[in-house]
Amino acid sequence: MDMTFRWYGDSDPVTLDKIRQIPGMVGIVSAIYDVPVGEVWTIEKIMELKKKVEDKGLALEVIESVPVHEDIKLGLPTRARYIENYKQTLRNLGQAGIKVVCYNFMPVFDWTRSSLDYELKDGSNSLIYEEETVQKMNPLNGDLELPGWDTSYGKGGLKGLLEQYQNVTEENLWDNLKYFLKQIIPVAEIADIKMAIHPDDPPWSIFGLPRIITNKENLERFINLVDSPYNGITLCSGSLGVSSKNDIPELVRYFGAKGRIHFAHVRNIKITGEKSFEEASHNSKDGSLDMYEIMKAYSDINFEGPLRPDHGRMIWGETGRPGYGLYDRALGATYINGIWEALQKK
Ligand code: DNO
Ligand code: MN
Repeated sequence: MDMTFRWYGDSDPVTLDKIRQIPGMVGIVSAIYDVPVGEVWTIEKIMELKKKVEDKGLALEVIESVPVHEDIKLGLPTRARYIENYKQTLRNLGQAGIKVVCYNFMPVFDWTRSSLDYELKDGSNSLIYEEETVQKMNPLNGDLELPGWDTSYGKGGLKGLLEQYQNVTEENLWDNLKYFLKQIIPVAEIADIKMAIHPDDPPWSIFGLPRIITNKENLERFINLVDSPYNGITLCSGSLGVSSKNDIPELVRYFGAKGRIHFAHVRNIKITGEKSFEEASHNSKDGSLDMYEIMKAYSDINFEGPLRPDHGRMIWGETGRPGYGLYDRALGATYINGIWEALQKK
């Protein structure tokens, strides 16, 4: 396992200088943020990012994410150009030596929460999701925008975009995903890049939009859309784990045995009701997931890929990008490293 950390580039207050001081940190997960969605990432830009990371003694291990343009998810004729661009971006990333690319196939909205700064009992602030509140939210009001999103559409046009999805069923989304994979996986194979889809977060439909990467059955269907070792998943414990039907250690073992877990997101959540949850510290006792059992499963499958702590709470007065501060994620990394060391010595 390679411990990695997400970095949002030069504008991120959590700098590479800070990240490199986290014990056991070896890799960076990042992306290029100043290229419009759907356009090609040039080799120059990729090499520039890689150099910045390597100059600090870290490795650029994962690209998270190369966003998938909405026209691809919608299956519009204009997808052809965006798919060609995606392929070229993959070729360029491969040339730069990148081995893993994370992406998601969630229509319009990336991970979604009802509050970004809910105060937990210990005075820390966390991201929470309450189904009732989300149902009352109007996405068109602009009260739905998370600073940690991998946005897949340009500015404006949200209303039109939501309208375009009105007749898109789950089956349509499956078809559009299959069409996309059939084109990009052969390119990923040649470029030697493992593609790792991030599950939908939360793993159920929101605002009437279809969501399909939600459970074991659908993950199984996903990996069989194109049966290649390059067509794999980012196993995110916090995204899948908010549904008590998803047994995370079991998923790790099952998809790990098939060699399809290319990237691991490890974080804890506390289920607070039917379709409601709080993001907890990584510590097992603070949430609903057993971190020891999750890490044991990774150890048992001899997981050698990149892994990162996922979201953290805001603690010790830190402000900034909700979910992506320094302190709580660094504590998460250290905690996971501790469990891992103990497991390796057994
Ligand atoms: C959610 C997080 C997200 C994730 C994107 C991937 O669990 O890991 O920020 O990075 O949804 O596209
Ligand atoms: Mn995640």
